[in-house]
Amino acid sequence: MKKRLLKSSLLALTALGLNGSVFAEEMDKMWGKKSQQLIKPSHQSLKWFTEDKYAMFIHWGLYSEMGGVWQGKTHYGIGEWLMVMANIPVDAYKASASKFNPENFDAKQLVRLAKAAGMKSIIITAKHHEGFAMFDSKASDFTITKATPFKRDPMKELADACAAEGVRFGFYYSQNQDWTEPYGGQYKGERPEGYTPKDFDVYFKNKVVPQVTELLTNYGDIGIIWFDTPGNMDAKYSSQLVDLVTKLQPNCLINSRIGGGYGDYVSLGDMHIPPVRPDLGVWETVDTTNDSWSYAWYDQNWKSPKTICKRLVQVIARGGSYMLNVGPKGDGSIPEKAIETLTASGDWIEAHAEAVYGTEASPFDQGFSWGDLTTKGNDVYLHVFEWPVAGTLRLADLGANVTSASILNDSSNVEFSKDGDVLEIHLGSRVGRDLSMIPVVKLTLDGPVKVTNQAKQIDGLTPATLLAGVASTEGCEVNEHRWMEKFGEWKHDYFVEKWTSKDAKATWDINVLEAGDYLVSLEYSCQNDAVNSEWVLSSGDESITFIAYESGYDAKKKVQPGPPRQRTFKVTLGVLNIPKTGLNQLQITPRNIIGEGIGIKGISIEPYR
Ligand code: H79
Repeated sequence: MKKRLLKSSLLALTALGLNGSVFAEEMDKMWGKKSQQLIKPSHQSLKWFTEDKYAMFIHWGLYSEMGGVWQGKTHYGIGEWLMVMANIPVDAYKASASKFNPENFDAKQLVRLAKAAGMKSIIITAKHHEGFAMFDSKASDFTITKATPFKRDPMKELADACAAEGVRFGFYYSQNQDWTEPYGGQYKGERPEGYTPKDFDVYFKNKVVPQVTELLTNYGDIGIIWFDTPGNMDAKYSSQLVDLVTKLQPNCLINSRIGGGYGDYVSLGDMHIPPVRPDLGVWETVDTTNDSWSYAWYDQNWKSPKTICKRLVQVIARGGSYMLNVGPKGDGSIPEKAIETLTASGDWIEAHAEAVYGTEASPFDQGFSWGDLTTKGNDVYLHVFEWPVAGTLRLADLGANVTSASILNDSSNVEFSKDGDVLEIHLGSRVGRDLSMIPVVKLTLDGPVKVTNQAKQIDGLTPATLLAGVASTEGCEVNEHRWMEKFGEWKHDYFVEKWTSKDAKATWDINVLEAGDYLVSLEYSCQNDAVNSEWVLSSGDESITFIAYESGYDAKKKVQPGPPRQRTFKVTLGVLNIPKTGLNQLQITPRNIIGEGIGIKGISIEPYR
């Protein structure tokens, strides 16, 4: 199947603190997404980066002490954006440093937690958009050593603890936005008289260059310097930073959010786990243990240990690396739930290390409803998130023969059989008992795995979802939508939308392992103006006709914060008979054109019994 390039839509987004409206395109610029195509992975340190897979991200700064509250009022959002969300004056924000005294900060404990979690490196905010240096900097007075009663340099303590424990260490550094620096990007005070945008140069020379120099000189070996939100920063600054980093620490990696098309690897949009393997060379997903990056008192949406492991596997199965964030509190301690979930997920990783570290991506561009794959040499690891109730797992077209199958870290063999190209793995009565939260089946093949058929497998046992992102389209488009669900946490989905004529169609290739009846459901968004539009879903000679109802999504309605939430509606359409096994197609076409039609997120096909 021809893989589609996933492009961004021009969804309007209302940006708090960004003076009115910016667009999703602006978000791309902010996160440096437009630069991704230019990256050629050649840096020698990408070897460890691609083998390690898993890193700890830490957001910690003055905002951690505030925890989402300013002057008694809670402002819901990503905590490190409190200054913007609560509209805190620069002087008041700077003065808050006198209350920052993180006496419970324990670098060793943090490093041990990262290790227990199975993370191989730590990347911490040395300076976030607030402009406050969490390290001893001579280039500014707004630092943890000069402006707080704490006086210690926690970055030094962490660097030393990492070195002692064999954990790689790196810094997050906000190179463009600096809300408290008069010539910095997005300064929140009144610019000095005579200011012109060119004065960014002053900020860059007097703060960014000296501070990045300090970070890459005084803290030992730095594995990664992680830049963020290049926005409209001139590419010449990105280029200068590359030269500086290369000169000071040639082994240090730089992420793509340095801007200007530079960087050694790609950071996807915040919290984005791509459903389809992206064609971006070396890349990572950054994510967080709850919803906010920095500590916020109200944020209790902790990912469970299983969810953490599942997200890690979904990222590495698509060929990426995963960096998961924790937000320590203002007193330096780590929220109890983060410790619990990271430790429990770390136990799973330790027990399944062979299927995680140093693995290759799944040979399939997408995951399966039951789980996902990683590989190493002639071994294939099936990470089973949900074991099929029937006790049997079906998988086709691995391109080589299975010589043995076992449960990883349990050393018990698993029965398997083969019917043509279809492999069946039988777990029988052990399903749901005696097994780890994500059992991993290790298959050893008689040769390297080689998947040539990327069509979605319809296995007759488990539901399969046909995603918008892999549809072939004519007269309609596949677009990415991004929005924030509650506060701060970005959601990403792809939709087939903007239908232009009755001849338009979206087509999915399916590989049917068992012929028969399937129950088809559709998940879609439908604005008011497309209500009652008529549609046909078909495969071969069989078809189902349906009409669309509104899904509650209204793109014209502004919501705060961020772009409009993309509401969807899931409906069961009916029973579709698929009479022959092997390669088939499934298609959706409009019967009439009302508005721009519906936005199709996915089609679910499950065995009908
Ligand atoms: O460091 C974390 C975020 O603070 C940073 N990137 C991750 C790793 C980041 N910078 N900018 N953004 C993320 C996107 C900003 C989104 C915003 Fe909003 C939407 C800013 C204004 C509207 C959310 C809502 C934050 C403030 C209001």
